[in-house]
Amino acid sequence: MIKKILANLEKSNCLTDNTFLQAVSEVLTSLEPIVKSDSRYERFAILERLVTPDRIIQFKVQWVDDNNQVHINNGYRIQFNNSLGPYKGGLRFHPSVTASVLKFLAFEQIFKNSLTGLPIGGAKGGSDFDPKGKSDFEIMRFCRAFMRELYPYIGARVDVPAGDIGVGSREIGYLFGEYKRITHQYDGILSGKPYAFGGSLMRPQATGYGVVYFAREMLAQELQESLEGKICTVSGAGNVAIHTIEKLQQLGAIVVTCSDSDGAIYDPRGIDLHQVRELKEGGRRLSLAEYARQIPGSIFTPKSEYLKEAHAVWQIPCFAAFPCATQNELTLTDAQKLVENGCVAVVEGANMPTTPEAIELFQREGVLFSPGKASNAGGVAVSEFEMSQNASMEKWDFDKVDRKLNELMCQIYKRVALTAKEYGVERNFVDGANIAAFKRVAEAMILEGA
Ligand code: NDP
Ligand code: 2IT
Repeated sequence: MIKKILANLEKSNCLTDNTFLQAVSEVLTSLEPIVKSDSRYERFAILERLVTPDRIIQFKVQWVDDNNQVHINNGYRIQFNNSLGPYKGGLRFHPSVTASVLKFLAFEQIFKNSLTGLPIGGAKGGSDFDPKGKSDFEIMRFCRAFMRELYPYIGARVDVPAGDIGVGSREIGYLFGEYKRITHQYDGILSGKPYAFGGSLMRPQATGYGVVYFAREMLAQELQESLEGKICTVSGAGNVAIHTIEKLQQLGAIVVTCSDSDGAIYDPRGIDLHQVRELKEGGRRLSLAEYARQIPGSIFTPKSEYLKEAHAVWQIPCFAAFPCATQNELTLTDAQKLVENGCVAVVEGANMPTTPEAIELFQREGVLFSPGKASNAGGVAVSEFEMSQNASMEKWDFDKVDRKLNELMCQIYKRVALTAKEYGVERNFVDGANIAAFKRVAEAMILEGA
């Protein structure tokens, strides 16, 4: 049955990249041992329904730059599955965005959101707009134009977008302002809002901190190890990477790398986070090449010098690795190097940053591997906390959100590890995550009828 579904998807897949098929194939492979365990899955066509989005919304975004030149971009929202709650998932603004990339991200989001145990369905959206080099006013005009097209399809109990690559609290603020102007509604229709108008404390930190809380729990339970004093490597230099580095440093780890779309930094004395923030935060997307000019002793390797399939960050020996940039950024060649260098754990902060062949190698070699849908779920979880606060007109303090985030990440680890054990694939956290997430969504789909 699984082979047939994959073949059908492949046949109908006229899209330009394979990330959606990659994500579906991984999930269905994990589900193989359980699809026959309950006859309702087949009768209710759960797998076929699960791989088909409820709705793909595509629209034209028309905006004007600072020189009064008109531009056109493609905008999308993929509402994949709302069996567990309102559609929920980020918006990505990056030139590589296509319907296929967003389909993979929305599909993954169903499972991630299910793992949180919170009432949220799966969605993703975005645009092929490139924020790099744009002025603040150009970003504002683009966001307003994007919301003019998106607003009929979202709502606090319908679909609640948030940030992702290229979309942070500045963009969410502009999107929210435009929604309010059009509809006259002050609703929690977006999460990741600035604190001034309904954002949750700790949402900016949530994904990265959550990644490290998950890693801490996994290392303690599986290896009786801590992160203190350990060399860690992180890729990316955006929201997730910065807050992963921050929490790792707070726990006493020594983070020696970060990267961006230009190349990678190796700083053997530990990354100077203040310098990374100066280059990257507040909508600035300056190159990390500047880091090496500012910080003596650090080395910048430009992307043009990477060897084929080998990314500079993963060549550095480490105790634990945290890919936090983008999909398929850690290849089999990288994985071989990490294993050779004695890395004991790979914890995904980005969505699907590790290729299937690399994951297989880690699992074969006994490297603890956590898929993003488990370890990066802290971002969407705090988004749901923001929805709760908006609905009840409350404001939670930082410590309360932080405590709830830590508890939730530990629960996700436990759910994933126990499920893996229960199904005879101990320490396979990919199968554990997919099976645990699937069971919750499938049950809801059956109970609501077809
Ligand atoms: P940001 O836009 O804040 O940062 C992205 C970082 O990755 C930047 O350093 C960027 O480089 C780099 N990058 C982006 N695309 C590429 C590419 N094609 N090749 C090389 N480098 C690239 O995004 P986030 O930190 O929010 O997102 C990072 C990852 O985490 C994504 O996979 C996202 O889906 C995932 N994620 C994000 C969550 C969130 O709450 N924000 C929640 C859960 C997962 P440059 O600086 O040069 O642009
Ligand atoms: O991939 C993700 O989980 C996100 N980009 C965050 C989604 C959200 O709704 O906070």
